[in-house]
Amino acid sequence: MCTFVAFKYKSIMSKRYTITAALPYTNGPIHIGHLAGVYVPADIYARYLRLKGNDVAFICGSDEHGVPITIKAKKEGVKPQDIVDKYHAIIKKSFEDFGITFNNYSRTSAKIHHDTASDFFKTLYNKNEFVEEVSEQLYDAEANQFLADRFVTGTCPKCGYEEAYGDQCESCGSSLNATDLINPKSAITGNVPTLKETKHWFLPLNKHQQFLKDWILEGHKKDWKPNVYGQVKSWIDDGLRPRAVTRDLDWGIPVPVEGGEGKVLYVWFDAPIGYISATKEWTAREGKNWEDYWKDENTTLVHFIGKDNIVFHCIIFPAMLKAEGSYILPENVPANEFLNLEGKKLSTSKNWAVWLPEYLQDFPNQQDVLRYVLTANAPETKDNDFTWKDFQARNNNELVAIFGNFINRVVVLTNKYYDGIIPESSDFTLVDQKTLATIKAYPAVISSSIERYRFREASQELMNLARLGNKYLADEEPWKTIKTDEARTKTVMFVALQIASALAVLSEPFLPFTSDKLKGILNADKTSWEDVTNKNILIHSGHQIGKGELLFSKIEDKIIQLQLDKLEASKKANEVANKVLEPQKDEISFDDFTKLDIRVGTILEAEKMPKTKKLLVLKVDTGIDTRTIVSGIAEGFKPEEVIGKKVTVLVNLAPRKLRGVESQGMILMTEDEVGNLVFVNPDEDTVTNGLKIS
Ligand code: B3M
Ligand code: ZN
Repeated sequence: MCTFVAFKYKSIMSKRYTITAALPYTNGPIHIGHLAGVYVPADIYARYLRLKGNDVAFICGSDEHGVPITIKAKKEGVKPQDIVDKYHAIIKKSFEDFGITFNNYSRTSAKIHHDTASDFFKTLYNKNEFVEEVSEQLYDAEANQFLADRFVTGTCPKCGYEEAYGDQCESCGSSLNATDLINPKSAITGNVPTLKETKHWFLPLNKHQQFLKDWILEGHKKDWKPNVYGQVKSWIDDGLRPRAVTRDLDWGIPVPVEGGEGKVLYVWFDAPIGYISATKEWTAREGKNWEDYWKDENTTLVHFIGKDNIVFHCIIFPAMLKAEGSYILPENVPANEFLNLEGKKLSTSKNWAVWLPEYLQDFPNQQDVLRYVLTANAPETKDNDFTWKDFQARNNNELVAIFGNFINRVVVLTNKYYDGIIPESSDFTLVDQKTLATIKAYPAVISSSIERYRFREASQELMNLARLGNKYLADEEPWKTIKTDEARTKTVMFVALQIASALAVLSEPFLPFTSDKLKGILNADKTSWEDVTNKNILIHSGHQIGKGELLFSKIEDKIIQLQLDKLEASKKANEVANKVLEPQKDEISFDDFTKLDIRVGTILEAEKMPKTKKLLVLKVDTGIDTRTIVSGIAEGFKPEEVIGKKVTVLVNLAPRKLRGVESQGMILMTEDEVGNLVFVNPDEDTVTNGLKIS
């Protein structure tokens, strides 16, 4: 940090903000991935804005419609309402427990939301903003149901991922229509769907293409995160198409216009409107006007989301708001990438996660530790890994050894030398003056990072302030000078107490529980973020502080081992669960089998397909020839890991183009117990390329 150069930085002025955090689906509890990706950064931002005196509406709620909830209810033999009631309560409590300061946490099954979403739809309908169209949609005759969204899976036409959903490919992030899927399969019965005519209302995104292009691609090139901007650009460059905003389902908000009987609004149509209805619910309670938060050009709207929600918040919802005509648009959508756990993708179904209620059982009152670790290692620009070893290290080496140690020394020594009364300072040395000046510079430095959505960086600057405190004490050694120079010792403790006071204020967005505790220990008056810069003294001589209390405690290896054992156990449980294998496919004849030409091959070259997550472009020696095969294994293997690998190749599969590259065959793969890709490879010593597998 630069201390003495005047920091050229114009801070946020007091104004109104609407901060939204993605509405979690109520089909399970929430885990560290949710917290790291969305809720901790959003909460840091909201707390920070409030500390700076802004008028903030921090809004969230449960997303209670959508197919995953229906599927879960079906599986458990209960009603969708039972599922959402259960998880709404659990999720709401987790947010409260972790100090996420929503002004309102609502839910989309609330009447106010049904009314708001219904009215929104009717407004667009009356303005002729929809295209009404009878089209052929996927249908499962056995289940007697149309298949949309998560009721259908198939191969993504964009990246070749075989488990893409009817509305989105989770691998490449593309937003899809169910009929785009290659080889669609019903998630209810496993059947191949048929096509059946049905009427739906479409939002013609193509009509809004130019506006979106001007607004985002021209207007937000500099200030939106490159990962968000890049995704939006690729969709717009691909050309936007009309998107159905209604569904043939029975769980959701009924389509409120003629011909809408038996149909509901698409979950991604109603869910973002949930931000508006949750705001309405809050303002009604507070005697405020909701339109100030949604229709006033002076209000700044920011959406915090995970990367899989980008298209909905940057293209579809803004197009809806624009079509309605009276709403503001987001100023920024700082989407995060994904957090992995111990090197593997977090997975609810595989129980590969750290669930928040369980964390609190195992680490009671240690919310700030998790908040800190998830912030310091946030997946801001790329996917990141959470490991228990890193969690332990950040706690022991940073929170305990730096922050906690500094505060502890200051509080203990003040009590020991001065009965907890802050001593008088005498003349400041150059080092004291520099230290006091550095404290004053910190608010602007941390603000600048937060306002650019760089929460990792901000958390590290906060830690640097604690480091400064530690170094100051270590250099000035009051425990030595106490024997020789009383006046100097008093001055040193006085300066150290100013650092502690600054930490109490500046840590609030990141470590709210710790900040409260510290303010309690210091018995601090209300000090604002600005005071840290503007006031020469934050805590005065003669002021009485309280007794010490440990802010953080060391986490021992055996505690970490328990968590690793837990993960190992869920891995094992998965192995057992995986024994429930897919049912056998329909019988084929011997002739059918002999049509497959499967050979032993060796991967000679491998490189990542540009702009994809999944795909590797391979050169494979099949014994017959050397050919190009595009394989969806990039998430499991780095190119250098697969070069030289013996593989089995289906060589007579009709070539197909993936992202413009012709793939001439298929590498056979399987999965291990936690879903990692594994090559089906022959014993390397005894077989040579080109040998047939029969
Ligand atoms: N329910 C969260 C998800 O995709 C989704 C967000 C809605 S925000 C309006 O997991
Ligand atoms: Zn895809």
